[in-house]
Amino acid sequence: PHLRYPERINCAAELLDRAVNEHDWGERMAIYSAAGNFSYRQLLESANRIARVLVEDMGLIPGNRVLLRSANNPMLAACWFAVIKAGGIVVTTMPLLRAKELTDVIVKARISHALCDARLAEELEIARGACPTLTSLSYYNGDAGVPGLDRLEPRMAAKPASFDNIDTARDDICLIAFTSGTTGKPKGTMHFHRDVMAICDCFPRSTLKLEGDDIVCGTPPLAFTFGLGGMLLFPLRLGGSAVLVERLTPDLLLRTVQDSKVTVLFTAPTFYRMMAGQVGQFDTSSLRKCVSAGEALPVATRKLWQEATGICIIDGIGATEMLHIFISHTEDDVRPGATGRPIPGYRACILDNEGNPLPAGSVGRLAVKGPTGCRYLDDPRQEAYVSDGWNLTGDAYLMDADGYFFYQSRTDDMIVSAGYNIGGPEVEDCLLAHPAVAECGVVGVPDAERGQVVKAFVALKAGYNPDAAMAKALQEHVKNHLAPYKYPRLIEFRSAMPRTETGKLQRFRLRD
Ligand code: 3UK
Repeated sequence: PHLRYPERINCAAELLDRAVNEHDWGERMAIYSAAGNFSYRQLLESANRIARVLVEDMGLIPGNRVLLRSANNPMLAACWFAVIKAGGIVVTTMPLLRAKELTDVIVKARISHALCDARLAEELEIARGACPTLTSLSYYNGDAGVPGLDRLEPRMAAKPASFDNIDTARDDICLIAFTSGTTGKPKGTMHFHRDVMAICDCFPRSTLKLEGDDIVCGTPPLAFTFGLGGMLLFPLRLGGSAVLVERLTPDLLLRTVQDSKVTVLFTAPTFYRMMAGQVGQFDTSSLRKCVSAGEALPVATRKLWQEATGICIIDGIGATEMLHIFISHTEDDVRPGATGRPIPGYRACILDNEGNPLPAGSVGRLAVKGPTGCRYLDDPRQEAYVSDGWNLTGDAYLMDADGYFFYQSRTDDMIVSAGYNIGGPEVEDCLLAHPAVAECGVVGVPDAERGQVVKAFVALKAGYNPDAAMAKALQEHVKNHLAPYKYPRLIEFRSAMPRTETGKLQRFRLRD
């Protein structure tokens, strides 16, 4: 892919102004939502007005960090572009964060301004007291009955719809994305204007083959870079549209696909699994492509979805540190059990603990190199993540002789039992193929004799009994399909698995 960008570039202008002024997409629909539909021109003009409010009313100067707090809606999208047009740095946060977590982000990123959905005002107003750097806040989407909030819309209405974009360098930071913190404290990762352009010109073009008539929808929040790319930047780069829906359930996502004629879905493996059972009740004939990321896609889940819809899910591994997906399948190049191969623009290899390359067929640490990469905001873990331009994502992988990459586990989740290395996801994958299993999580628990033993937490589908006979049947099932030493010696039934807001299984909570 062509990833050389001019030295002076502003990614918001590149995506939005260019769409309207050079591609002539002004009258096309950029965003559909319950709060109204925005054409490309309307999105550009809203972003311009907000940029003026930031600069003229709120005193933003280039380099200031701006917190965004919202569920997925068009105003959040307009604010995202506005901050970057004004030369600011966007820090989008998950809607579910509470005051304490918001305070950590605001202090760590030295945030000075905030644009927040009024329905989420409460926790931010609590956090504000503990955040001396945060001096300027404005709220949109009503006032939610909270007295005294500064309101963004009246300010926008008083501004003209044009804005002179701030001239920025391709290597200026425009985005600080926080990791979800499934292990330890969330880390801020800094990304340049050119990084944003690079993700728009890699995966969606070469792998997904997204087009101008595509309508995308999905679950990831725009605060999660999987969602930011898939649900906003990628369609805008190519002239497509996004359907932004707050608080999606499997049922509502399927209904949205039907009603809005969605062609491309972005969500996590569990969501595909939950939707597979209901998909027959909806007309999903508009769907062309489905992308899964966030955690490994079980073979059983891909099969369920393919049987239900005829569509082969595109599985891709991405990371907040890398901004977006770097290894993925294409629809016509699926190797069962593998995540795929590096997408054009990226390279990947497998290293041992000392950092030496391992031959094909051995399990080791995944290292990736490409146009994007990890830059932690003030964090000593930078040295451990990046060495010589190679990013160590913390995943254990195996590469086969043909260059396909097979996910094993997070390196710190690898189960070592009686000398055997066992990846929990492989055992989970196997359990999910059993007809009684709705969800499961497999971890290692301490054992005097074996060091660790494999333990499975299992949520059963309705109509199945969580008893000793079922546990035995599940153990037999694993022994029949995998090397017997991988079978879960312990099984505990649960009604559901602990997950993050982005749909990731929290194995550390199962281990505790
Ligand atoms: C895991 C996967 C196996 C893996 C993300 C797409 O998930 C994203 O970013 P996070 O920072 O987490 C990164 C870690 O999640 N993972 C993600 N996808 C897969 N493991 N197969 C997959 N397909 O451990 C990785 O290191 O939350 C995903 C795009 C942008 C993202 N930020």
